[in-house]
Amino acid sequence: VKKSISCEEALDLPRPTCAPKRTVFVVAAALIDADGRVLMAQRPEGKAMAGLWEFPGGKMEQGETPEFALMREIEEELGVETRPCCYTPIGMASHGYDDFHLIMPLYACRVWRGEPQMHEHAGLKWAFPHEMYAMPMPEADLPLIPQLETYLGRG
Ligand code: 9L3
Ligand code: MG
Repeated sequence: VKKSISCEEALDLPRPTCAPKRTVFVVAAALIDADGRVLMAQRPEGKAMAGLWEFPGGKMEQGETPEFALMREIEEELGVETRPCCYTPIGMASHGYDDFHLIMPLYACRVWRGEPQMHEHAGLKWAFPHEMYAMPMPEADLPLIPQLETYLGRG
C-alpha cells in the first residue's frame, strides 16, 4: 500500500529522482445524461485491469488532437457518434503504474447520437459520481471523481 504524504512533508525530503518510464497519453470521456448520471464502462476479460469500471476512452494516436481521439474511441467502443466540439476538458489524472506513467485528461460530453453499446466492454452503467466510490475502478481514474463532482456542482 502506497502511503501518500502531504506536499509540506515532501518539501522536507530530498528532491525525488524520476525513474525513466514510458509515458502513455490516454483520453477519457464522461458522457453525462440529462439527470447528471455518467456512463461508466467495465473493462473486459483479457485486457489490463479487467473487471474494473472506467471512464471510456483510450490512447491518443500520433497526429490526433485529444478531442479527435475521443470522437474515434467513443465511436469504436460504444458505437456512439460525437464530434470534437462535443468535448470540454474538466479534469486531469497523472498516475504512475509500475511500468508506465499514465497522463489522462477527462472530457465532459453531453451531446451524442446513438445508444451506447458494448463493442469492447463487459458492462455499462450510468452512475452519479458519489456512486463511483463503491465501484472498483483503475487507480488512475479515482482522482477524476472529485473533479467530476466539482464540474457537476456537487463538489
Ligand atoms: N486506462 C485507464 N483508465 C481509463 C482508460 C480509458 C484507460 N479510463 C488505462 C488502461 C490501459 C491504458 O490506459 O493501461 C490504455 O487504455 P486502453 O487502450 O486499454 O483502453
Ligand atoms: Mg479503451
